Amino acid sequence: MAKISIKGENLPNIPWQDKPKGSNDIVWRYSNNPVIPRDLIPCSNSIFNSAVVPYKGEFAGVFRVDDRSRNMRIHTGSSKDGFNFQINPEPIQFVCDEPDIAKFIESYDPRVCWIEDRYYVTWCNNYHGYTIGMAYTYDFKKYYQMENSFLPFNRNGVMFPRKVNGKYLMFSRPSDTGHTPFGDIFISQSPDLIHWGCHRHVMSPKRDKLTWQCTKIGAGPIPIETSEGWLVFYHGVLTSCNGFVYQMGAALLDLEKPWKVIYRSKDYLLNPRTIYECVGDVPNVVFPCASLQDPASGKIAIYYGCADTVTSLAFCYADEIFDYLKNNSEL
Ligand code: BMA
Repeated sequence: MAKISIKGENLPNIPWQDKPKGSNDIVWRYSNNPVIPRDLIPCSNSIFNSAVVPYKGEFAGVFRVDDRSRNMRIHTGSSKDGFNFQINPEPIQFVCDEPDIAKFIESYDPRVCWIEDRYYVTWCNNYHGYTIGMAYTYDFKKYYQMENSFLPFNRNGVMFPRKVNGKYLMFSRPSDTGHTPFGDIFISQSPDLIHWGCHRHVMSPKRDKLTWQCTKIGAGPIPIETSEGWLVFYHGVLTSCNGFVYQMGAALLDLEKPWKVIYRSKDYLLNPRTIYECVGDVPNVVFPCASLQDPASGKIAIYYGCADTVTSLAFCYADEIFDYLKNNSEL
């Protein structure tokens, strides 16, 4: 098997369950999914599309909670083991000295990225239309809101965990006012995390035939730096006669110019097939927003939203993903 090494700090307490005996799956589910039920806090209708990171030997994160009025909000939360979570019953109240951007009406699909000395949060922010909101926190208690990264309409803003060639990088997916029947992944660059430009196209959906990623694609967890390139998990959408179906695939991107795609999975790696992925407020959705990885063992744990209702865990090995990508790539 081809070897790939993950950069970064080891995570010996990564939440983990071995691959079931006899399984050929590259990505397999935690047997006690979902890890976050829809009604974990009193106000919640659903808790999904959420981001978890290592924090002080345990775990912390930002969680999408749709409340019982169906407002979309992001909440802070924590976990000792990555399986059992406490989520603050109140949405995050941002500290913001710019009153013009402090007023936004919805927040959803957060990602969290450690860069240099703090955790940055990006989310889909309804500021006169959906765009990418940004904030940072040191402690998952106080969150400082920054300028929105882009103009509406944009979604799926995902930071890279370090500067590349002196610039911060962010994926995004320009979109429209509604449920967007199109969508390519782009990378934008910034010297200061406020001004974004030098936009580069990364990947388009495969529009030429009906595949799992023919309608739109969007970035998922924070890219994982490896010896062979940036390993990214992303969602791909198919339009069926009953609406959108969301799957997960993976790609490997060039380390220095991550808009250059080295490998891209021909088939999906995870798709809606369990009851909690197929049945919920929006059926047939798996939507990855975060991963944890342990360089020493090559283990990767992926948090993903299921049917816009609950949050689950899936597992894989970096080597197996790399091997799979190498042998099943279609650019
Ligand atoms: C996307 C986003 C996600 C959601 C998905 C499926 O456009 O709104 O939050 O999980 O649709 O409904």
